[in-house]
Amino acid sequence: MKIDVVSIFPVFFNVLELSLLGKARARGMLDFAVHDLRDHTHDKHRTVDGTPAGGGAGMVMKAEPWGSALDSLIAGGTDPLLIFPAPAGEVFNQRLAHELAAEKHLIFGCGRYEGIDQRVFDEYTARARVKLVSLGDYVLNGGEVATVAIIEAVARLLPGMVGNPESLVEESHEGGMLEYPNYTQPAVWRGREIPEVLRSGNHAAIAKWRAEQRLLRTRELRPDLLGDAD
Ligand code: JB8
Repeated sequence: MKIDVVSIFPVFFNVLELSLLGKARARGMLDFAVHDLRDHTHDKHRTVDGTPAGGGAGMVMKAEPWGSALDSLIAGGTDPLLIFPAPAGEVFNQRLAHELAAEKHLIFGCGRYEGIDQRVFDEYTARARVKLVSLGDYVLNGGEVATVAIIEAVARLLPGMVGNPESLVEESHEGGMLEYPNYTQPAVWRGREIPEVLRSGNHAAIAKWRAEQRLLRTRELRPDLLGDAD
């Protein structure tokens, strides 16, 4: 998979080297590049923002640098998916992470200030596939943190990224439920025991207990995932 990111703060993405993204790149499963939007300006001050048309607070990202950056990235004929983090976007979840993991080329456009000139969305919606994506119903200062989260969620789903693929099936939000509780040695910690069934060696009983725990925990903590009222 190829992932390109356009941002005025490229250093935000250094953190991805620490997580399993570094592993994905080393294994040749991911070709990741960050591009500084200011490299697509031509004035002395490398200006990326302007005052809002019609007036109002804050600044808006200018269309020209975005046009230059995105033109060069979509030119390769890779049928990329352009993703713009935005509070108005589709709320990100594990289903969407799997969808994105099946793409060949993702391009993330990270807005700042009050956002990007609307004509950029209009232009690239006409020329490519575009998705607005939101991490959740709260507001960040820009798209960078959301992009880091989305890339981490997607990269770990790429084939060969997780040693035991079963750990991907059993975790929270797979199969629309939360994970069962986990335990490890010692058998007793501060008087608290590991549930007896997990030490029974009865694999059928363990599987049954874990399935029950997933359902109980999901009902208790996230009834919305089961389609129940919360
Ligand atoms: C300016 O909360 B967010 C988000 C907030 C933003 C921009 C992009 C995304 C750009 N503020 O998802």
